Amino acid sequence: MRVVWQLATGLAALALLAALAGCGGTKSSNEVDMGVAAFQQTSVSVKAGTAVHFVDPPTGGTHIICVGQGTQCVAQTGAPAALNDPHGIQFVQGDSRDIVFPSAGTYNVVCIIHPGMQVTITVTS
Ligand SMILES: [Cu+2]
Repeated sequence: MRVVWQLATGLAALALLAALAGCGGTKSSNEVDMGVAAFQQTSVSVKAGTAVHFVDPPTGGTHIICVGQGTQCVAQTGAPAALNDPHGIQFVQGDSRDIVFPSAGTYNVVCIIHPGMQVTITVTS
């Protein structure tokens, strides 16, 4: 009986962990969240070839993001094509998008609507 009980509690603990990991209880380290006028992270690090998950939650705002400086899109060699678009990518509340960073480097992602809205993506090989 004791073994069965331990097995049952063990499975329950595993199920709880899986639920926490999968359902937003904890944010994954490759996630960038947008508030009304600011990224909620200042820096994120990922391996080359993996995606950064950009999330504009229902409580967020309208954003146009790209690789750049200040409120200017400035294309950078090695950056994702989507973020090198001179017009940027628009997000509205509730949008999310996975953007793969193919090449090692350091990329400043800015919002051209909101001065100072910036996150540094460090991509390691
Ligand atoms: Cu913005």
